[in-house]
This record gives sequence, structure tokens and C-alpha cells, in this order.
Amino acid sequence: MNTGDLETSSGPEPENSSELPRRLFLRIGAAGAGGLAIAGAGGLATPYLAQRGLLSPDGALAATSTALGDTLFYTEAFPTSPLILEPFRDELNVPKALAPAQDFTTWDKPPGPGQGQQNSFGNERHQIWSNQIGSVDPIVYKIDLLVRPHAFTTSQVMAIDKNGRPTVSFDAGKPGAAGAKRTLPLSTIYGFNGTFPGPMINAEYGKPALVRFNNRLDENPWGLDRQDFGSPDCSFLTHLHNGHTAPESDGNPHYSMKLLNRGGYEPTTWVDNLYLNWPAGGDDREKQSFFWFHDHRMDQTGSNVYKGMVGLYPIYDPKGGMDMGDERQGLRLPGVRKDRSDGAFDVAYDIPLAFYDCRLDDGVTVHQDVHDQLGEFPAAQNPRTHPEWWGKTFFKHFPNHGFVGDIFTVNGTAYPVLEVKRRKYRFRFLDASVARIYDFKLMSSTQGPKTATSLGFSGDDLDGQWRIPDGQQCMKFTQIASDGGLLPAPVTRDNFELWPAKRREVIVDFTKYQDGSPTTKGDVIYLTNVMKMPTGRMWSNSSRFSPDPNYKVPVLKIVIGDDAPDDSQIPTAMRPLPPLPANWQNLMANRLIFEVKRGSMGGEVEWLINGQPFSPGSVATSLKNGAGKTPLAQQKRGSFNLWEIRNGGGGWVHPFHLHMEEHRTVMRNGKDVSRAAAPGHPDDVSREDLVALDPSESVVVYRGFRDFVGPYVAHCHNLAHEDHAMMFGWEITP
Ligand SMILES: [Cu+2]
Repeated sequence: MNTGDLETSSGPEPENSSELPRRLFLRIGAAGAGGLAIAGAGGLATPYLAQRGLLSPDGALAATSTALGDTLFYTEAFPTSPLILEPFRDELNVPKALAPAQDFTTWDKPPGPGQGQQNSFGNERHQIWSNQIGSVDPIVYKIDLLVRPHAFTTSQVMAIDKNGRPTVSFDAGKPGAAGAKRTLPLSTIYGFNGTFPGPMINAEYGKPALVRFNNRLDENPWGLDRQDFGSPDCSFLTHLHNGHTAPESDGNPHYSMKLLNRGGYEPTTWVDNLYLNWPAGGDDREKQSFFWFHDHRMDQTGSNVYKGMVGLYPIYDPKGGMDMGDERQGLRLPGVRKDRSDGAFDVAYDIPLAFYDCRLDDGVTVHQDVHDQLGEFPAAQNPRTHPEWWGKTFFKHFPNHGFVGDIFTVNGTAYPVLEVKRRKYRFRFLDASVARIYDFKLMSSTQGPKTATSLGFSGDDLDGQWRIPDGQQCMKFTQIASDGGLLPAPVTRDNFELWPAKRREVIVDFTKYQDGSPTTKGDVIYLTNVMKMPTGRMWSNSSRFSPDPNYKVPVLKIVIGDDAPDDSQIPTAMRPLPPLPANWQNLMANRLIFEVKRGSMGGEVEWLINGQPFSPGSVATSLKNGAGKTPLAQQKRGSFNLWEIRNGGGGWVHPFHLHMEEHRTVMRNGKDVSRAAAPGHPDDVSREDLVALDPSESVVVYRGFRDFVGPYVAHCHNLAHEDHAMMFGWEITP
């Protein structure tokens, strides 16, 4: 901890925030003179570096850590997943909305605004309860974290090697004949309510939601093998990405380490996350439209998300009927709403699509990474192979480049099929992958999908398993929203990129092709990924850079069905952007600057920001700005500022996520893009929560810091980077 923390504990009590300054003071008092008093306690809640005594109190690396770097090595060996032999037969999982909890008033400890009511430790309260913003009491949901099995496919599979040739599979650890057709074993997930993806909450502005996340990961009623990934202490920390949320409900490790002295909520504990469903500053122009919630446990986010901790949270805006899931009113976006008697509502023709790539164990790849030295999974006895886990999800917590899978799934199913009516649909795209970026097109194919191996591909070219060699773009997307909600106006697109954690919403009209000819029942369209990304470092081929005309991987088969009524329209104007101050360029001199860069140290601190690994108790310091200052990453509540995020180079891309408010990109690579987007980044003229940084790019964003005070984080959303220190703490002060 540094003295910056102490400074936040002084000053008057903010009118809405109640206890925060006092608690900060208590925390610092309890930690005493040594900031490492917390870390010195050891245990899995403390970051690896601190456990090893390798982190100095100000967050800098102690000299001995160079020794750590020297001891590290990478084994970049990944299994080749078994080939899914019959893709596009399992139906796409179209989630129904989660029902509210009806019985919460009878809970042993019901939710509420009082001191001690926010978590099971009894030491926290909600910074702003719903009545303080003039809202009704929250709708209450309950979500248990559960160990459960998950099937990615019902298809038969066949083991293949990295050259695409049939090879042995394993049954209960015993090898079988090469070329055998097998039923894929179930994978073990840690899931919200035990499913992957977890529940979908259909939220609405003006109706706060409170979700009690209850950890039951100590229970294992199916007797499932937990394998060697997922937070070893089975803790979770749920982040509603990117809700306008108080720190105690935000699920970020700067908060959890500083205020609770833990990386996450362990089994038998719970937390009530209050989502006010209220736009920043009460400004309708700040409304968003599609969140997701996912794990954010310090050091283990990638492993927990990959193990299944993903949930969906579309948010509708009933004000004036603008976007309430009813295509007969407001913007008339596609959607037919049905209110249910249990308090939830479903919206037909409005479908979330969560993308997630995985690798399944081939039984012959050695499980080995630096985390073995931590004794995280002693039962696994790594490094060694795990033929008993053949066909189940494989994860390497600490790959050098990030983690990309070779099987592509949508809403938890590999290569699903969706029959659509002949009408318009709204699709909400989410990249829930650890590191993979997608580049999507809608294509038709006369010959249909072929296996990559039958086409002579091998190695990384097997990623995606299937291809449509004769695929041709046949439809366009009408993009209506990005991370930050509805765009000012729709954008017609041939393709779009989807970076980790990003959301893109589109309308697709299934009545006709892009050349104007009508579709007919039985026609097939493939949602196709055309970005080749052999490692987590970056793509090798995409629409923007050296497109590979042969890399066309179908991820979702769409079959045209019957006609259906369609009252929806494609609007010409949607959500206006919040205004930029006319003099925003005057803020440039005093901007905060953060450079994300791979460090030379390797290991747990491979990924640095301003040369520092994540130090959970501290706020970061800006690089020297134009005014010659190096300010702390602290902003006054109610203020606005420019932040610059620089990609320090090295040929990596970084999806950089800033918690709290949405930002507007105003400069990219030194050019003003506040009115017209830079080529290649058409989404820059919108509000976003994640900066897509191409190699060596720099982006300046304008953002606000309203309504709440306390600790937040910003970090790379390549989860392998995030878990290896590419994160910083920042704070809103009263
Ligand atoms: Cu990164």
C-alpha cells in the first residue's frame, strides 16, 4: 500500500457513500505499518507474488524476483481436441429469463440496505440503496455457484492428432483404437446455477436487481473430477460487466483485497450484488443494453470463466417504450415480449449469442505450467499427462500468449443450429472467450461444411475443426449497439470483429439476401468466423489484415423456416451520444496515461501496466503527462477526465477494459476521432467499456466518474494477461 490510500481516508463523508472512508481508514489501520501484513498472512487470497515475498510494499518488484523470472519456462503444448463428427445438429440454446426469487423475505439473512447486510461476513453495506435514487426496491434473484457436468455436443467424436490424423482416445484412462467413434465425456463446470452459460437476467432500467451469489462449490453431488483449473480455493467474485455499480457490488479485486482482504467469496459465503439499473448521472444517454456477468477472482479469472462462470444480462429501457422488447413501440427493434406470471419476461426474436472456444484433453499432452509450483492442485501431480480426463476441457492457466481453443461454441454448444422464422431478428453477440477475437460474416455454402483435416490442414489450421471452402457472404449485419448500448444510428456492415468481453448487437433480416433476392424455407446460412488466431498474441489473418480466403469457419448454422409476422423496423436514429465538452482537447495536458506492455520478467508478472504488476491494495500512478505530472489514478466523484491507454508494442493486441462508466474514444494514434471513426475502428464513435488496441496503438478516452466512490480496476481482458498482473487499481474519491 502507498500513502495514496491514506489520503482517500480523509475528508468529509460523502452524502451517499456512508461508511467507505471510515472503512478505508480501518483497513489501513489494521494492516499496520507493513502493507504486506495482508500478504504475509499467506493463503490463496493473496497474490502469488506477495506470497512469495517478491512484491515490495509500493507494488514494485523486489530484487529477488529476477530469480523467479529465471526459473520460469514455458511449455506451449496444447492438445488437439477430438473432432466433432456431426456438427450443426444440436440446437442452439436460446435462454429463457431467470425468474426472481419469491421467497427472499423468509431467507435467514434477507437482503437489505442496513449495515452488514451486503455479504455473509456481515461487514459491508450497499453504498446506494435503490430508494436513494428514487427507485423501487430491487427485484431479488438468487444464483448458486455449483459444480455440475456440461455437454458441449451430443455428436460422436473421433480423436485426431495435430496433423489431423486419427489417433487413440482414452476411456477411463485406458487407450482405445485409433479412429474409434466415441461419445464425448461430460466436462466439469463451476457454473452460475450449475449451467454454462449461466442464467440470463432480463433487466430493465428503473427496476433495480439484487442478485445473491451463493457459493456452494464445496458441494459435489455428482462426484465430479475437478481437474486442475478453476480457483483452487473455489472462490468467486462476480463482475457485472460493465454495470454502473458501487464497488461492493462490482466484483473487482481492488475492492475485495482492500476492503475484505480476500480474492473472492469462498464456499459457504455469499454476497448481494445490487445492480441499480440506473444510468450514470441519471442521464438517459448513458443507458446501455447488454451486460454479462462473469467471474473476476484475483489471479484466477481466466480459469474460473473458462470453467463456466458466465451469465447474461440484457437490459431493456421501458422509458417511452423505447427499447422494452416490444417491436410495436418505441424504436421498434425486433422483439416480441411476453410477461410471465413469475415476474420475469421473455423476448422472442431477440437472442444472445455467447462465444467461447475450448480445448478438450487428448490424454497425451503434458499438463505443466508455473502454477504447478504453487501446489494449487496437488492431486493432479503435474507435470504429467491425464488420459483419465480425455475429452474434458483442458486449460493451461499460464500460457505465454493467452489461450485459444480449437472448438468453437455458442451458448455452451459446439457448432449448434438455429431455425429462424422469415423475419428480422436481434442478436446480442458476446465474446466470453479467454483470449480469442472473432471476425464474423454471414455466408452461404453450396457444398456445406468440410472438416479442416479432410481439406489437408494441420496444426493451428485445425482451429475451428470445420470450414466452408465455398462460403460466400450472402447477408449483411445492421449493427445497432456496441458495449455501451444503442448507437446514435445503425451501421450496415459486411463483417465485424468481436474482441474478448465485447458486445455487439445486430439486426439480421432473414427474408432476403443482400442482393435483394428472397430467402426460401430450408435455405441455410452460416455465421462464419474469418479471423485466424493461432495464439492469444493476435490474429494472423482477418478482414482488416491479410485476409485468408480459405479460413472460413462456420460457428452457427441458421436454417430459414416459416414466415412470421414482423412489426419491427430498422430505425434511422437511436440513442444520442452524451455530449463532449467543446474544450475537451484542453484536458489533454493533464490526462492520465497508462501503458500496457509485456515485461521482461516473465512468470506471474509477465504483463505490466506502467511497468508495474497489479498491486491490489494500491492505486496506480500515471506516466508523466503533458503537464509534467504523474498523477495517481484517483478521480473526484462527479468529475470527467481523459485517460490514454497505450499499447507498449511487441506485436500484441490487448482488449483493455475500464470498469465503471462507459467511455468515448476521442483520439486514436494521435488523431481526433471524436466525430469520424478511424479506419478499421468503426465503433469508435460510440460508447464502450473496452478499448481494442491493435499493436502499438494508443487511444485517448473521455470518461466520467459519477455517483459512487471507492476502489475499481482497469485491466486487459485477455484473461491470461489479466491473471498475470495486467491490471491496475484506481479510485473515485469523495
Ligand atoms: Cu493483454
